[in-house]
Amino acid sequence: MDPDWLPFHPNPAKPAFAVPPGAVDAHCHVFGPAAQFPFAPERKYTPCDASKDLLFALRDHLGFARNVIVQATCHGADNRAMADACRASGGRARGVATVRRQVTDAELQALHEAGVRGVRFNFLKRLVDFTPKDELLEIAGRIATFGWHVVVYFEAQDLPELWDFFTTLPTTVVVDHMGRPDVTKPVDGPEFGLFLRLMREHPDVWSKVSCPERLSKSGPPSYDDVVPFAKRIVEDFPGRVLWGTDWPHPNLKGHMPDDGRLVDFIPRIATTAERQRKLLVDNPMRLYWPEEN
Ligand code: 0GY
Repeated sequence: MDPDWLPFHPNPAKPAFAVPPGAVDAHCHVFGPAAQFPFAPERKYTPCDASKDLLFALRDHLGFARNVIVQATCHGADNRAMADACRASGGRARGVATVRRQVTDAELQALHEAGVRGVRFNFLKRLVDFTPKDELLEIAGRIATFGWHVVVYFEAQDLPELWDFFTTLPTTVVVDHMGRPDVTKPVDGPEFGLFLRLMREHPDVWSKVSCPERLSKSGPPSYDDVVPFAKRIVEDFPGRVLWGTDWPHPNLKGHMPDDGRLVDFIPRIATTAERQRKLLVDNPMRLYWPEEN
């Protein structure tokens, strides 16, 4: 086996938790197949193939209605696999792309027509090479005219340095995986407090309460140490949270989660039917399918 990747779970459980009708898995990926959509030469890891057909089968198995497919770094700024999946979904998938400064308006328009509604800026040094902030701001200004938003991925210790950049962006800003808190630190401590302050003071900032399997130190199957962090965000900002499986869990070391059990994490962090409906249906629909609202 290629030592670079763990394969995704071959037969995830049927979740005990029934997601509400119309639920959106708002953070997942497609990879390749590499023979059709090669991985980017500048990638920092090589995943396994994870096709759109398998993603759509998982969507149905878990009870979701729609997907938001996020461009991952292993495909660089070549959005073909993601856009192909969006186009093939019959309107049931939207996309988040990665673009460079050189992207043309015609290319942005084609991505929009495929279903793209956002771009992702990734600040994890282990995943990407550095891009100057003026280039990112220029991209943000251009995609804002399409009505898109910016998805950001960073680690908690980098938030102080990134704060001014995030709060300058002219769009809604969606934070991946709660800004990757160190869950061994207190939920009421200064580090997570800074992230809560970002959301409190900036109503355009949203958060995905996803990826307990990446953040947990206590580990599977229950990821108990992540619950207080995600639950706090859902309770404080019920109208600005999203949830996703992160299938096929790229670049994950150690263990591969059972996606059915990940769905069972949801009622532990969104503890009422109303919070669950906002998290899984109302919020993602407002951001990705506003024309249906
Ligand atoms: C995720 C998490 C990771 C990878 C990527 O774009 C990516 O390659 O996002 C990670 O390694 O933490 O959201 O899929």
